[in-house]
Amino acid sequence: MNLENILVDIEDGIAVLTINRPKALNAINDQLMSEVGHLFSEGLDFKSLNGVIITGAGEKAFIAGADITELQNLSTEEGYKLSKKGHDIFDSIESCTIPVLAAVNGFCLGGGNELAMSCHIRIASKNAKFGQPEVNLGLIPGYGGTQRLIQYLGKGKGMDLLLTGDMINADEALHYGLVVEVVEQSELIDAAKKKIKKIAKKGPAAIAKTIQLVNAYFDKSANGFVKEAYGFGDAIGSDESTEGVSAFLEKRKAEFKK
Ligand code: CO8
Repeated sequence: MNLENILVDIEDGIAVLTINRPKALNAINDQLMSEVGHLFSEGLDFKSLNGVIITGAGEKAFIAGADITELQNLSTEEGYKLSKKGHDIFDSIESCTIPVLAAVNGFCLGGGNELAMSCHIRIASKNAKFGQPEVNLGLIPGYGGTQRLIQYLGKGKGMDLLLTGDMINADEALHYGLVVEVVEQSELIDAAKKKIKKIAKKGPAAIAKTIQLVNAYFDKSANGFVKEAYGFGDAIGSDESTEGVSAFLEKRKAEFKK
């Protein structure tokens, strides 16, 4: 697959994937999502790698969410399918048999935070900001945010962020356990590489099994991800999200009706 939106740099057994749409703050469009899916299915040779780092191009954003320009005029059915596609691809990151680290270098919002949360470990630069601002658009998270944010933050703070759309900074993210380390931006990739090199000294089968078993803890039969995908379809097909998304694109405040 021809990668238009992701730079891949492999050195010393570590693949650094740079999400590269800086003019849109690295927002995830459908093509970019497919490219992530390709890399975590057949595009990377995990047997020859010790780990993967995902980061964003530039100094301002990791990923500022799904590309809002693609969220206009979607039907309920299209919204469900896009959400489900994202769930499957982010699940493939979460179940990767080698460590996948998010090196969060700025805004980490909406779909960007959902991608970061599907990685095994997150390290942030000091300017990083995390949030799920979908409600500002009359939307809900569609790439696992309603499920994974609660896993990391607990119901109390997770619900607060999901309902207010507020952002937390890197130190708060460290406090809540969303990230494990906060460093200067210039040191971010080195810090992520250092972590992968440390893990690479352990038994690879033990690492793969540990990832599988930690994920198993959250594998519930009442599947909130399925409910989220249907809920996202309902939200995107509604007048509320038509108003919310249009308001963002027209750079005005949304006027939601009761
Ligand atoms: N999508 C598209 N373009 C974006 C996005 C985005 N998510 N975020 C920023 N941009 C663009 C801006 O429109 C702007 O473009 P232009 O220069 O052409 O006007 C450029 O990037 C720079 O952004 P700003 O000028 O807004 O930069 P600021 O520093 O003023 O603000 C913010 C930075 C606070 C990050 C602001 O850009 C912002 O609020 N962005 C939107 C954040 C957001 O709402 N993200 C959630 C999106 S919805 C989502 O992720 C749902 C996921 C599930 C989807 C499931 C199915 C598809």
